[in-house]
Amino acid sequence: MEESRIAAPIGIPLDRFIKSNQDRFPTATGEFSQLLRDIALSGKVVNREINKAGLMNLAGSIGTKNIAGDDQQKLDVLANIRFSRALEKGGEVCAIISEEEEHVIEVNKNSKYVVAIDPLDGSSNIDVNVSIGTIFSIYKRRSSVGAVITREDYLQPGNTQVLAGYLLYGSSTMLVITMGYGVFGFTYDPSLGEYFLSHTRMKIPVEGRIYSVNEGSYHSFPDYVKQFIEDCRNNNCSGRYIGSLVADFHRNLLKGGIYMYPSTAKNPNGKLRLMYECNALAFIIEQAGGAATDGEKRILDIAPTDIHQQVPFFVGSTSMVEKVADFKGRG
Ligand code: AHM
Ligand code: MG
Repeated sequence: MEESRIAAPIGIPLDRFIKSNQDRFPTATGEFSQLLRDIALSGKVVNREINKAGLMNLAGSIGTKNIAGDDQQKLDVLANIRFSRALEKGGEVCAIISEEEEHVIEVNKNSKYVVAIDPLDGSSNIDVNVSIGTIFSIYKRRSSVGAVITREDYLQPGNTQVLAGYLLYGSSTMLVITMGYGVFGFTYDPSLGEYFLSHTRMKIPVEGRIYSVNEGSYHSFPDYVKQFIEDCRNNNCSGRYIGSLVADFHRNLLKGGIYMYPSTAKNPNGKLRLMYECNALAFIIEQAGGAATDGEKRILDIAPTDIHQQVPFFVGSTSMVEKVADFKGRG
């Protein structure tokens, strides 16, 4: 279906957007719409908790680590509970995979959707009042409804996503989604408790002037990444790195630029997770006219082998992502 056939006037509430477009999506059903509503509602709850974190003793670590070895923050755990509970109770999901859970959560075998989620990304920024986010992907299961959940259901490549999105808890809270027909951004109005369409058919500039990378690890980057960074410096690009993927990604989406998390000595496969972070953002960026690779291969075509798999990640303006691959090819 054509992107232009989506009804998306600025100011329309999320619920109305979902309702008025439900019949236009070949994949959309009442269940699918309800699933998106459940995620949006959990986002409101998490948003409220983030805003109160400093007052309610919700900041800080709880002293445990997730499967990747990251310290779990109180809000990481809380956000994981909020989203998984809503998805479990909602009944539209047969399985959930979460960055904060070691194993697949099997939910309702009579449902047809699988959700992959990073409930709170950039959580090391919670205590310092810097923007953080939630990233999610929705897939259709491959096995029949009612059957036992299989690896093929939750280990799908990103190119089979039916919806991807993120919530950005920033100076305002936003929900940005794609269903494969363009990218739409909704801003949350806390006084009305509703998301309104504020950014319609979002497009990233093809030529970007911002590069976002943790330059503290420069010495352990592969040569092609160092060469690309040199090139950015020589061309007077701006270096901008918040250390919250969603926030860095969102800024670059609006302004044009590239976010990079290459392999490093500490993280030979990069740090970011294919299933919870990279696939969703890759789907969104491609829909916005940009690109996402692991340095050469398209992220969306990578066949996952493990739910917690990590991958080097280069995402943003097409010209910049292609230049990275070009330097790699020369190497
Ligand atoms: P998280 O999911 O545990 O929060 O880790 C992902 C975060 C990204 O938001 C951010 O871009 C990156 O880790 C920052 O890592 P580093 O501190 O190594 O630059
Ligand atoms: Mg994360």
